[in-house]
Amino acid sequence: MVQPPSAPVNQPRGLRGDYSRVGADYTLAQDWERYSQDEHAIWATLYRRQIDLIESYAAPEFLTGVRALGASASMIPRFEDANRVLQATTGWGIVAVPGLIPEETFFDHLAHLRFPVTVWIRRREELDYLVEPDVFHDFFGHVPLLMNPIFARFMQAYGEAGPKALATPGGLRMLARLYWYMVEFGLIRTGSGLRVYGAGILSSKGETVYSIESPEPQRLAFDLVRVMRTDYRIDDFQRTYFVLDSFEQLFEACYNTDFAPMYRQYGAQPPIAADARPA
Ligand code: HBI
Ligand code: FE
Repeated sequence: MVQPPSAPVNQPRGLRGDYSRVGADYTLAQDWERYSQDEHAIWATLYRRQIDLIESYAAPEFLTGVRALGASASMIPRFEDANRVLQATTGWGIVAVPGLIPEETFFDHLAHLRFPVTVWIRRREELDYLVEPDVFHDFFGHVPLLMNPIFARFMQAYGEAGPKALATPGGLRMLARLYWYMVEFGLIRTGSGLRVYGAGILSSKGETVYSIESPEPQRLAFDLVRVMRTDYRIDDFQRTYFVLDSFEQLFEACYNTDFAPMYRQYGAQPPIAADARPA
């Protein structure tokens, strides 16, 4: 990436999609000092809305991660603080990125235990709905489970599966569905009932309640092939959620699994519709 000759100084940290200062790996400095009071206040609003809600809805492993990370309720976290705790727990770290990054770079970061976290935060007008990841989604939603050794190991395996998916027709689409349903929108059965662990759900007030309480969506038992063949919606609550029995189940299904035969068998077929009922 070519750096522009004079990157403006003192631009608000909240400028989204500023790729002008990224390195070859699409990371940049978080520049925490640049967040404005208003940006911290938006974090505080989002955090306050979710923190009580997730006590009743999130998986225990997620809640454990939230507590151990000890992120601030009132300010956007400093990534270096989280990194000290993460590194000591699972060896993971987070790196700052300006937003979505190319798939191959994203996979490479995960394979090397680095989770890309977007630096900017949404505006007040967008508290409830955002199509792209921001720091609240990435940090609040994804980082707590990186404290869990099994889930963290699955995320590494996911990253390691990237190059083969990129090299196989239809492979990327199928691997992306695994991320969508099992990282962003996953549910898990626990001793205290159905719980949420997916980052896309837990960073959304509305979907946290909907995914557990609503009679509308179907909740199917995790099935790797079915997940990787099922289309998804990016503009509305999900029509289908997949439910794990445990994080071990997800890890076991994916670790040391060669997805190539699945890509060959299903990669060129049309996907199963997002709201299709199982046969
Ligand atoms: N980049 N920052 C960021 N975050 C993502 O979740 C992400 C990405 N690039 C690609 C990507 N996700 C997906 O296409 C893969 O999960 C398949
Ligand atoms: Fe995400």
